[in-house]
Order: sequence, then structure tokens, then C-alpha cells
Amino acid sequence: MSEDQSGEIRRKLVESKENWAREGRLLTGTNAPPEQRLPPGQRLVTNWPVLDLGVQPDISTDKWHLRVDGLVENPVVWKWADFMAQPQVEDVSDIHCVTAWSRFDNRWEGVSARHLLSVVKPKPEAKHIIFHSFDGYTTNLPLEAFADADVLLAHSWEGKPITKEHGGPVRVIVPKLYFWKSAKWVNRMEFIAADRPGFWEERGYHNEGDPWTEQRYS
Ligand SMILES: Nc1nc2c(c(=O)[nH]1)N[C@H]1C(S)=C(S)[C@@H](COP(=O)(O)O)O[C@H]1N2
Ligand SMILES: [Mo]
Repeated sequence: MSEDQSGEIRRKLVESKENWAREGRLLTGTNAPPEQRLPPGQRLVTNWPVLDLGVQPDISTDKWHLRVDGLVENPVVWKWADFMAQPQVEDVSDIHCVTAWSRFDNRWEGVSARHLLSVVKPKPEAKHIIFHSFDGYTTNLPLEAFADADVLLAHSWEGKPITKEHGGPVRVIVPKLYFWKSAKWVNRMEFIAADRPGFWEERGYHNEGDPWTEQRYS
């Protein structure tokens, strides 16, 4: 093959890869162009709106604890020091709120769902999780959805402790679902067999909440 020919092949290869990259082909999430990262009906914001029931519990780290119970082999109660002693991970993900705003590239730090599962060991009957929060909020999630690689119990956002208004000291982050599934001020995770709706799920929100298929309301 002449140098010209191989140069041409190479040029075409690079060109098609560049096109793929522009289209976000074979890619999901952070490498896709903005048009494709934004689920249907959402608009991009650069601020971070606050949404909750209007009560923002003031939980200092010395009062904070997380109980994980129900259908697990090893129930735990983690105080702050126990929680911080677990392996720490970082993950960058997008927020999609059912009120139609999305926020890209949030850098979270905390304990991964997978690590928590490896510690508490759900029993085979465990199929769902109810998250309970210090403000009385609840939300439900299939165990499978919690076990996703990008799910974590976060204590930091962009390198700083999550503020009280956004659910600090610890909130759940479930990037692939609408943000109401991400409990702020989490204090208990209850593993159960039969699904049970949480606060918003009881009030007309969709039970699953996938932004890509617009599972907003039931
Ligand atoms: N404990 C608790 N968690 C909660 C809520 C709440 O009222 N209480 N609201 C949910 C809803 S509807 C949304 S959109 C997000 C908002 O999180 P933010 O205020 O950090 O944007 O938190 C979710 N988690
Ligand atoms: Mo929400």
C-alpha cells in the first residue's frame, strides 16, 4: 500500500470517529453532546434549584446516623465516623428533576451503593428499598436500580460538604432517575420484599421515574 493510500484510510477512519463523537454514538452520559444528554422535556440550568417539603432538618454530623435494616444479613447503624471510614468514591453525573430542569456534571463524593450492599448483604427476598429521611420524606427504589454503578450516598458536591438545603450531611444520588428518587437527609434504608410507594409516588408521581421515557406521573 502506498503512503498516499494508507494516509487516506487513516484520514477516513479519524473522520468517521470524529462524526461518531459528535453524534455521541456508542456513548452515553458525559461524552454525548448536550442535545443528547438532555432527556425529553428538560431544560438545562447552571444553577442548582432547591426542592423539598419546606422543612430542612438541621442535622449536624455528630447527630447524623444511617440505619440499614429489613431484609439484610447484616443490618448496620453507621454514625458519621463509621460512614466516613468506608471506602470513598467520586462520580460525575447529571441531575434530571421532574420539574423539567437538568444540571450536568455534578461531582459527587461518598460511599458507593455497591459497597454498602457488599456490607449489609441483602437477603434473596429483598427486592425493593425504602429510603427514609430526617424530614419524614420517603421514596422507593428497586434494589436493582440502587445497585447501579453510579449510585452513591454522597456527602460532598464539587469538593465541598453538601449544604443543608441540598440534603447534607448525606443524601442519596441516583443519576438515572428523576431527582425525587434521590433522598436528601437520608437516615434509614429499609430493604423489603413487596414494593411500597414513597411520599411522591403516593401522590401521583410515577413509581419508576425514568427521565428518558418521561415517567413523570402515574
Ligand atoms: N428528604 C427529602 N429528600 C428529597 C426531597 C424532600 O422533600 N425531602 N425532595 C425530592 C425532590 S422532589 C427533588 S427534585 C430533589 C431536590 O434536591 P435539591 O433540593 O438538592 O435540588 O430532592 C428529592 N429528595
Ligand atoms: Mo422534584
